Amino acid sequence: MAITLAPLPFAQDALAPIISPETLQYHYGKHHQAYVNNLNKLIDGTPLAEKSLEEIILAAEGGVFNNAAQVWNHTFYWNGLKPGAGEPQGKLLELIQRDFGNVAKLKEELAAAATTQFGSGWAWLVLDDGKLKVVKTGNADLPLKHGQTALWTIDVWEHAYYIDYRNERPKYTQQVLDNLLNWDFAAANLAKSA
Ligand code: MN3
Repeated sequence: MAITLAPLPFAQDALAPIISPETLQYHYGKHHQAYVNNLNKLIDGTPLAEKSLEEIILAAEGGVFNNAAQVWNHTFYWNGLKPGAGEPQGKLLELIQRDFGNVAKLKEELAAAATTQFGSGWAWLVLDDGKLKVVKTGNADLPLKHGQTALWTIDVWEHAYYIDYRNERPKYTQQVLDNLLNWDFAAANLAKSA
């Protein structure tokens, strides 16, 4: 049972000009695809080939973990992006107000995590022991490995923004937070965890 590359949940030009079709062509078409291909090569003929992606992530270390986690992280990242996603509502909004004060404060914490992650990695909104938190992880690391439920993420590897923003990670981060944050996806992940 090979791991497959999930289709993008939007057209390649849907996120422009925040994230260009060229970035998606490379980030999804080359980087994400390479993680899938590498993982399948590494697990082929081993007991892990029969496991789900989440089971592989929880069981593996080293190269298998890195590639499996990056497959999962990117699919999760794509699903968290949506043009014109509006504002959080309902239970998610309640928890944001309880744990951060307001939506602007949450975005400030996400921006700070994304811009201060040293080197490659990810910034996340997670549910940890019933509480919303912003965390950052290095390289392929992810909340699942730490007993946390991921609600949303932003990729801060250079390949995520270098074509469109060159070295300006803060600008990329702010544009994504202000224009592409898919609150419905975060709310759906919160509902699943209840
Ligand atoms: Mn990436």
